[in-house]
Amino acid sequence: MALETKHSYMPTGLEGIDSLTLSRFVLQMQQMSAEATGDLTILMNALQISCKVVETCVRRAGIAKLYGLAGSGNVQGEDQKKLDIIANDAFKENLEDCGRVSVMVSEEDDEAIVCSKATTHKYAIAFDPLDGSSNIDANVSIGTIFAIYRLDDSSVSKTPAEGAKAIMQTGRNIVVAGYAMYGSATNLVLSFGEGVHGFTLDPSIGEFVLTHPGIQIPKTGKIYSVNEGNAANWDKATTKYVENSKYPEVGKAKSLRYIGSMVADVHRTLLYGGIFMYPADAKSPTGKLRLLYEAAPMAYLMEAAGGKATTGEIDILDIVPDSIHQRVPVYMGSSEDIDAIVSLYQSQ
Ligand code: AHM
Ligand code: MG
Repeated sequence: MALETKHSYMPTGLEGIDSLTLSRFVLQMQQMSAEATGDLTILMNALQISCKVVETCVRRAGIAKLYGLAGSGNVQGEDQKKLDIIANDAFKENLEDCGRVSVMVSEEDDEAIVCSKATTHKYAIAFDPLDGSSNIDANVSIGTIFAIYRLDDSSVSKTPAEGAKAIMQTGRNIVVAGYAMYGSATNLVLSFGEGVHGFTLDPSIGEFVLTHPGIQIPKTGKIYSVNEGNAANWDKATTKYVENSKYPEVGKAKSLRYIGSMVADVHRTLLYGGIFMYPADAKSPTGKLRLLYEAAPMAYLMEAAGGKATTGEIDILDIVPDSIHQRVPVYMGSSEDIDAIVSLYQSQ
C-alpha cells in the first residue's frame, strides 16, 4: 500500500512522494537548499549506516553473546556493556571516515574527539550511541540519540579542549537532531527544524522508509512518565505535579508509563502526548540526563513537534552548556502538561 505523505507539513517539494526512503528524503532536502554543498547529506548517510550497524548487533546480541558487561567504565562512572562499546565504535568510525565531522562528543568518551579526517569544519555531533543501557540484557527498547551542531567553519579545533569549546552551544544552534530506536521495529525519528519525521527500517530492503510524516504531539496527554522510585528526594513542584496527575481535582487521573529508556519514553510521549520527566532531586541535584546528547536533541524534536521542554525554570534549548557531559533536569512533552509543571515551579 502506498504511504500517505500528502501533507501540508511536509517540507516544500516533498509533498505527495510515496515510499520515501531516508536517503531520498535527505537528498531532496539538500536539493531544495540553494547553498547546500552535500556535506550534511554525506554526514547523514554515515549516521544512518551507523544506526543500521548497531541495529544488526542489537538484533544478534543474544546469539552472538553480546549481552553483559565489558569490564570497563565510562566518564560518568557507569559500567559499560559490550553493546555500549560496539555502538560507540560504530558511530565514531563511520562519522570520522565520512570526513564531514570536525568534532564529536560521545557519552562513552571522556573528552571531545577532534576528527583528523575532516575535510570541512562546519559540523560537530554529540551522541549517546546506546541509550537505555540498563535495559539491554532484558531485550527492552534501547536507542541512539544525536544532535548535529553547526560550527564556524573558519575555526578548526586542534585539541579536545578546543573541540569541547566549539560544540558547547545552546540547542538553538542544532541543525539536525534525532534518535534511532531499536524496539519491536527500528525507527529513526529526526528533524531538520521543519517538522519531525519518523522512518521505519524495512529489513527487506535495508532502508528506512517514511512511516510517520509530520509528527505533532497532542496538546495534552493522559500519561506521566517518571522514575517514581526517586519520589522521596523530589522537590515540591515535581511532587505536586505527580500528585495532581494521580489525584486530579477535576477529570481523570493520568496513567503512569515508564520504560527507563529515554528514547522509548520520549517516542511514546511524542506519539501519544503527556509528559516525560527526569527531575533533579536531593541525591542528583542536576538530574541524570546529559544536556548535549540527551536533553537538547530531544527538546529540539519536542519543540519541532509542537511540544515543550524545560528544566522547570528555563527552556532546555536555551541552556548554555558549561561542560560536555553536563546534566540537566528534564520535563518534556505536551505543551499544556509542561505549562502545568512550569507554573508549579513559579509558585514554589
Ligand atoms: P544511560 O545513558 O546510561 O543509558 O542512562 C540514561 C537513561 C535514560 O535512557 C533513561 O531515561 C534513564 O537513564 C533511566 O534512569 P533510571 O534508571 O534512573 O530511571
Ligand atoms: Mg544515555
